[in-house]
Amino acid sequence: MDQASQPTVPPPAPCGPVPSPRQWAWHQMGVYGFVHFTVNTFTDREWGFGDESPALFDPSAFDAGALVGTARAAGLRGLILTCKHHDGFCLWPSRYTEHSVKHSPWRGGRGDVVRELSTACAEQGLRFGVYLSPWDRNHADYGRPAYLEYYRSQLRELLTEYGPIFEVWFDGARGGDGYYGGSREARQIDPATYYDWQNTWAMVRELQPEAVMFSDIGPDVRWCGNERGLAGETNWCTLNTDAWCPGKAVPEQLNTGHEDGAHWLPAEVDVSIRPGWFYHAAEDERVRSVENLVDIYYHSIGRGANLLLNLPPDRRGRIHEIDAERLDGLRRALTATFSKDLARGATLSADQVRGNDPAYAAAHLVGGDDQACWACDDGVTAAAVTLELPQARRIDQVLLQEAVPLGQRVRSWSLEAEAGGVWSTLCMGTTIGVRRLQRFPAVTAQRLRLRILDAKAGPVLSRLGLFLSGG
Ligand code: FUL
Repeated sequence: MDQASQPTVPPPAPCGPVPSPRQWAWHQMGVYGFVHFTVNTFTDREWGFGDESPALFDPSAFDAGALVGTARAAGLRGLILTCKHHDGFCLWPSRYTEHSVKHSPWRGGRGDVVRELSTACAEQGLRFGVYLSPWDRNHADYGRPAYLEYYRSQLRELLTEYGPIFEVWFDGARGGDGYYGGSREARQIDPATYYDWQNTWAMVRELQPEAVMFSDIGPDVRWCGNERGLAGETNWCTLNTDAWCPGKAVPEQLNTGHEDGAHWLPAEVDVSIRPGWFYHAAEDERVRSVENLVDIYYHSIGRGANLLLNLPPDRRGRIHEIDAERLDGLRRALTATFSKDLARGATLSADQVRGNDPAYAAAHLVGGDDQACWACDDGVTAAAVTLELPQARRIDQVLLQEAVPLGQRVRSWSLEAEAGGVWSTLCMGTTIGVRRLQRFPAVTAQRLRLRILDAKAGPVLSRLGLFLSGG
């Protein structure tokens, strides 16, 4: 901060819940990948029954370095691996079961997918996360207290032997029929009591204090309520969870969050690049198009959520060429659009600046300093910023960011452009939060106005960007 921006007026007090440091670090991750890989890849199923032979797992050309390289080139910041899916087969040689890679022909029974992938991530600067399915259709004790001990022992292995973990992914699927050590029956559990999540969560905090934990309701990251790539058009990072537990929450409410939520619990959008979560050759023609992936980006990242994009390895253990090509197309499209912020160089003025202190001036919205903000006086719930671009520019989307370390505040906003003395609306939106990207029909404009129409407390924004699809 230069001299002029040292505040003389104190910054606003936080409004409602705010992100913890580990959540704030997670928000910076943006897009990362899901890797669904197990015996299902070889049986062509989505949910294994639990009686699959470990001999089935035999990728012909698994190369963790190549897989991570593809993800990295696409701009993904991390990978989360299904270390154990519902079928119970373990991709690492767990001490606590024989149902693992140690009885697979792959690498002569000495392979460890978790080791290879976590190492490749570390080498190439990606963060690594684990998915350990609570539902285990293989284990004889599933449904009984003894299974919890097994589950936690496995989690301990994953959290202590594979380096830093950025996210632990707790799935909400909960019981049903399965192999269960040979009894082949249906076992139901009560999701509110069986898993004793509080103690498992405490264990994760102790072993990997920087990791965030995902489940339908957190404790750090919530589900967005669907697997179609859609965060809520209105998306509050705050949520009330009192009546819920993992596996039992209302998807529509998870999608939008709760404006008056008592916890900071931002949404993660998990979606597959293919119809299924696992690789099926029959779906090679149904890999999402670049256009569809770009839409998903706007409907997840663009609505302030993080995007967890599933890239299932095929039977070689590779990301299929079609998937890799689509990923590359996504990266190109995003780079073309976002490499040039057309709001840079604009002159900004606001009808409201906190205490008239230049430390909170609207110019900070385009200044390139993440720490600096445009802030309003306490109690102000509507305000406007006018931008004068150095020359008329063609634009078709806006990026807005609230300074969420001070809480999420904005309820609604609009963007307008002036032509011949007349202001017209380009787009309107509800929440902003961590990030809002809104597309609109392309216009050429030099004077624009952002109006904050309603907010829970004085608006505090850190960024306003303008872009044109394709650059
Ligand atoms: C779901 C699971 O049942 C799917 O198989 C997949 O792993 C998805 C990410 O979560 O609940």
